[in-house]
Amino acid sequence: MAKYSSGFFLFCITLGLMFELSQQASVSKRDYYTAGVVEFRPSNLVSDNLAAYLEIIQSKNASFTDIIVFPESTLNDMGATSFVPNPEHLINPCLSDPKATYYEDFLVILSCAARNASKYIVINLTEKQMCEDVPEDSRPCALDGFNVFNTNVVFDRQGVVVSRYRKVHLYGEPKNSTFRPELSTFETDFGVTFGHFICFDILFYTPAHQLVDQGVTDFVYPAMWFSQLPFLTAVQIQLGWAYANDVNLLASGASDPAMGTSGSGIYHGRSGSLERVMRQDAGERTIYVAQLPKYKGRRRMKRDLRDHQVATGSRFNIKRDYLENFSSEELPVESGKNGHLSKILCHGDFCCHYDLAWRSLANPAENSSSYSYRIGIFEGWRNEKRLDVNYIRNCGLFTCSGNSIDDCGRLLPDLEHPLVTFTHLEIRVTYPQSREFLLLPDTLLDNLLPLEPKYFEWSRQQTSEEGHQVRFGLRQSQEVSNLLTFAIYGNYYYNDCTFGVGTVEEQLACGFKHPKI
Ligand SMILES: *[C@@H]1O[C@H](CO)[C@@H](O)[C@H](O)[C@H]1NC(C)=O
Ligand SMILES: *[C@H]1O[C@H](CO)[C@@H](O)[C@H](O)[C@H]1NC(C)=O
Repeated sequence: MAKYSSGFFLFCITLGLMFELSQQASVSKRDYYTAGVVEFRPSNLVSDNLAAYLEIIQSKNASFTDIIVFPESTLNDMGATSFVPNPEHLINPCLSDPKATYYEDFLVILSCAARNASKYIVINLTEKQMCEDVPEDSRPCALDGFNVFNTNVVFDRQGVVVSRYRKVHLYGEPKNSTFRPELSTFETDFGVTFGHFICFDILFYTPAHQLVDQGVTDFVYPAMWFSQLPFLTAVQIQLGWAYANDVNLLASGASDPAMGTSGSGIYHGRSGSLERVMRQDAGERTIYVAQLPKYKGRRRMKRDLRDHQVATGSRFNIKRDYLENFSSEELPVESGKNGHLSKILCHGDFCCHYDLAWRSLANPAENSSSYSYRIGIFEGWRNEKRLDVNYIRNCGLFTCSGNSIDDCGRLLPDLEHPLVTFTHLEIRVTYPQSREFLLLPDTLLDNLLPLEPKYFEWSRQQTSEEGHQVRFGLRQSQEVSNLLTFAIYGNYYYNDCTFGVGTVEEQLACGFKHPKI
């Protein structure tokens, strides 16, 4: 404060306060808010990342945003962990610690940046906390006496830390988990309450889906997502999650395709994306901005969708989901011939009905390779090593670069000439009832972006106490070529409360009426 005369300081605050009050009144009445998500290529230098963050916050494109979300893991590293204030204490690092003696520099600077720009800002950082601050946690503490967390921090328009969320489902990162999962939400002056979660959390019930069940309709989601074919690339899963839950999702992704990560978007539930980007080049540092309708009246909005991608040869270092345990069958696609297939495939007791038709496209040039297709089905645990896993019931169509299942879920090196266009795609499944599960439409085109909802039809009906009928199809008179995936992703989280699993007693404990009693 020594920098300014006290008179000058008072003047700024008073003027600032009047401006804030009038702004608050107007934004909370609007039926939309303006959000920015940042697709961000990180460097190893905190100072470089921080300078780029500030440039984005002050940029013209950001000027109308109420809230900006930065991605996971793109600011500091293990060397620059910071304390983070407890949101209950409403601490403003910009005002309370201007010399950054307690909080790290970058936390103070970003608090001031939020204040100067008068925006909500969400960042992800590596947080440290003294183990002794959580006396009830009896797990062994690291030798230096600290826990480190992967944490989202939210600054309000004044720079106050109003929310903090510590990632629950770590993705093999050398971080700690909290003693108990901490669910976290924050209210804004524009009348929207946000929940947050991070990256891998999207595949689990706590906290992401649990917050939906508690009525939260808007989410901030910083990520450094490592995409996997055919079901789990970044924008594909973001759109599917926002659609299935019918919520607003602000997803901000780290941008380093050669490392296997990219993918940001702004999604409005059943309307699909308002903005989405999946880089396949060297990555970028760009803010994407959209106006989101508030969920109060559950209005739908007309969309003007822009795609941001680079369509010449992919530099994406994409991972592959295991597919070997799927039951599958190759589509009988013959060059120059139209075809169709109606088929029921089962894996154990779990069955899916496929109805497909395709039209042959002009013969590709010689030497050019093309994808073949398989339909497949799987029920069981995902087998990611040393990670939290979930139970899935998936069925769908996906691409292969050869005749064996081992060839599926891989990107061909260059954009390929498609052999066929699909004129009919339909999957019908009866899914078992469960206490906690999510069924989502899961699609991908060869530009690594999903089909938007205007191209598909999705219906889900509970047909009995034990079952849900799902029908997922291409909309009438739509055709799609360049398709990589068309599937239903059935995420049963922990599966122990799924109908038909476990003993009668366990079923009753899960709240199911058992038909045999
Ligand atoms: C936190 O992580 C460190 C390093 O992996 C570990 O030694 C320590 O036991 C963890 N602390 C808790 C409370 O789990
Ligand atoms: C955010 O999360 C990642 C994920 O572990 C972590 O490594 C990173 O250091 C965190 N913070 C920042 C600012 O990058």
